[in-house]
Amino acid sequence: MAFQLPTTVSSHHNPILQPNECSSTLFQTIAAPASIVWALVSDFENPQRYKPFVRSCRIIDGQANQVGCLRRVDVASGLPASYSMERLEILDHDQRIFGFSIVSGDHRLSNYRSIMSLHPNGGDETVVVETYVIDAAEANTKEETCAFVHTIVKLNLRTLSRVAEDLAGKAQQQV
Ligand code: A8S
Repeated sequence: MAFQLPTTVSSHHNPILQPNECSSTLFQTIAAPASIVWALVSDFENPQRYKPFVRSCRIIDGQANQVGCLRRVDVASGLPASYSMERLEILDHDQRIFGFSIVSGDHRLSNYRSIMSLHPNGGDETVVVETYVIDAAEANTKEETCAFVHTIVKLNLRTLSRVAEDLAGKAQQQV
């Protein structure tokens, strides 16, 4: 069955782009209830639960998991960067919408932001929609930057799916 994005979130996934920005929207279907997926996605303090490149994370400003708080994310060695500072922008528990932005770090990702929304799809299935936008100003690296980001986001969503499905399986065994 084709997934229809609810109109209540469509503006989040259709950003108005500047000429120097690139953006993409990814969809991931997960065989786990939205409550389980949301618990992972909304835990701003612990992205390592489903982001395979994240080594550790800590809140460095503001109150954990409150909009406006800042986290420092340290990533695995071998990547072109070692850390990233990220701000929690949107945390809507009712509509299950999560947004963050990258504010600094030793990487070349400039003005990165991402919004995820979760949609129960019947039968304990969840559709996750993630839209990112990034400033890829330097013409010669634009394609490369966008492809790099796309690969990471895709992998994060696949891992999210695996982790949530594992948790859902475990939750069922306990009943
Ligand atoms: C996310 C998305 C991205 C994270 C990138 C694009 C990053 O954490 C990694 C490598 C980098 O070079 C940049 O949702 C940065 O986390 C894995 C450290 C920001």
